[in-house]
Amino acid sequence: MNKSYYITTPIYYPSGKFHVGHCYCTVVADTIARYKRLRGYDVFFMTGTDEHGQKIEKKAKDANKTPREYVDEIVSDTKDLWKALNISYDKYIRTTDEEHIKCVQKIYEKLYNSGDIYKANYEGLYCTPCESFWTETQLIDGKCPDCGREVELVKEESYFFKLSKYQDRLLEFYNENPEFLEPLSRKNELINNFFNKGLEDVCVSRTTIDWGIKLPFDSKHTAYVWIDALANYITGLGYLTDKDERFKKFWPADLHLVGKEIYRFHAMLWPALLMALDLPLPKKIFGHGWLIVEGKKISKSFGNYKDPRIYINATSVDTLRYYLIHEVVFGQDGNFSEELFVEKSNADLSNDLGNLVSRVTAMVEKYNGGILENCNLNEEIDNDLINEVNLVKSKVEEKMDSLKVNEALTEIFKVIRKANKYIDLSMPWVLAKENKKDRLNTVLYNLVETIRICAILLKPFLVNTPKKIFEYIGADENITDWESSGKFGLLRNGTKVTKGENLFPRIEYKEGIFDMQEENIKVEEKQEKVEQVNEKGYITIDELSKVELRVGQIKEVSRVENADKLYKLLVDVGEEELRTIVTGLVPFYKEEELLNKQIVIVTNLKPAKLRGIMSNGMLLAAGETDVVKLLTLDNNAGNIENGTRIH
Ligand code: ME8
Repeated sequence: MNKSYYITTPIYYPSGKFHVGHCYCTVVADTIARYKRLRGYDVFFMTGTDEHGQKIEKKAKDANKTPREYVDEIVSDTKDLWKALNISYDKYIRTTDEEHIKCVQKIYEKLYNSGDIYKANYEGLYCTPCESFWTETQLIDGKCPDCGREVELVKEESYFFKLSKYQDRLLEFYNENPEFLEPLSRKNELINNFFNKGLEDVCVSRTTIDWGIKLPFDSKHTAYVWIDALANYITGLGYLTDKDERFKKFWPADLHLVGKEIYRFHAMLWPALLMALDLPLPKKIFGHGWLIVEGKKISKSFGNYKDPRIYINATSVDTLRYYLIHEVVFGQDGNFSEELFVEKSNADLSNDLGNLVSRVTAMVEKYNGGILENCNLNEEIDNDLINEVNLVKSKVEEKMDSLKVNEALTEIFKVIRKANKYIDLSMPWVLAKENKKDRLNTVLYNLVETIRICAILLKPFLVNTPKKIFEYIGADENITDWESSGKFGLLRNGTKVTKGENLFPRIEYKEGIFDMQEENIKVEEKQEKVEQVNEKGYITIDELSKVELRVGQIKEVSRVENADKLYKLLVDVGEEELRTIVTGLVPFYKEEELLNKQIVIVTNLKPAKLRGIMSNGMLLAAGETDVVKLLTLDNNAGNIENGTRIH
């Protein structure tokens, strides 16, 4: 049986449009998930949205919407953004999901019954944007130590979780499991800032906030958003339900990936809650850094960002993924600048990778009619390249296994650069001129093999590029799986190579190059379908609304010549002219049975020619072979006009 691997991103607040900072964590998690799948793990990758609490309640009110309406819109847009980035999540959890709500209530009940939650009066300070409680001494200059904004005094009856009770057990766990908290610097900071002063119990309910999960033992109270949110990691697996196969299979999580400002919730509160629930702790919590623009964290509240789809549409999904993974040292802060984004795209993707692929495929086409032919006339420079290519798989694995995600990508690009250098040293154009055909073919073979291996290793990072490369170099799936990247020489003699388009056209940087309208920013048609998104095949309301369904009435029926099963119908869908629709209903309906029926028509389906007749629309029917029944309107409820839209 495959080993399992459970990885999560934080669940994001849908309190505004998402930015490249959110993309960063999600793309890195996606890269790790893809890598693990390629290594044969059975992966469960979960992301989602954290939809309750004061912040969302306020935002919705300001927007004159109900909280539900407000979050639904943002969630739909967020899913579109993840689609644009080809995020291969297995589940998208929303804390407003019924199953999540029920499970959080059960968790509270359990903690209350075991005495880990008790009632008291809370008087203290609260930062709404961070949804965090603070004590006077924790403030910096009287403001929230995390975001620097004003805090408010909160005085209310609350339930508390006995975090203090778990202080020693937590420290013991940290000591016994040195890999639990990473990077080490954040762990040390946490111990200094919180443990040395002694942990205090945490307020876990509010009475002044309506938009939240009601506590089962006291419905005046709603759950504190952080408990509600952290619980997603287990509620999303079916914990405490009778459908808990995933929980059994995937818990404890292998990796919770979180930003540095929410590290403490994950490193202290979450493990203490799990201890109180008597559950095993996750294997690793990794706190990554922030994306910074002009010295400031990119953030919804500063508004210092553009919609990430602007960058994708102007370049490609792989260009943005490359930048995010490569330019940020995993664990540290990294800069996001449009100029650097263009510079990296030109230098690394166009010049190094794109050029290598287009030069090599063009040379195979030009010098050997597009046919690969290894003549095994290797020299020292060839062995030098091949040795490095032979090592790159294990280097990438070592980096990925120790979560040095950016360094893994660097290893692949080192080989790409080496291959470019090898072209300069071996000078295929001189070999061609001197008619050294066998030596020339050997060089070209070595280059194409290097490209194949690099493209396999790029699969976790870049989502479209490897597939394109495999097409150009004629590498089929037998030699493009992960294991094949460890074997030089798998491409057969006689393989057809085709000169490919430049994978990453150069971009000219100018001020304002990405200042485009944010309307119509949704995923472009050209974007490939997200692979492996396995959310029971759900579609969004936006996707559904693309299908135009209308009431149509059949006005004329005739048989299509020389076609046993086809009728040609003329249907009134409320337009000036009747629509022609060709349909295979002959075995199921007589002509007179169809006449005048009001039925359901898909009116915006692209017209298609059937037996020479242009069919413009499709009617809806149930059944496929033995019995087929048309979807008709219930006329008992009164008449409805032809052309009426069906929702
Ligand atoms: O904290 N660079 O949600 P959130 C990198 N709902 N990462 C960034 C970033 C930036 N500029 N800005 C934000 C929450 N992030 C909670 C989480 S989990 C049980 C609940 C990251 O939308 C940030 O570090 O405010 C955090 O990890 C994530 O986005 C969600 O932030």
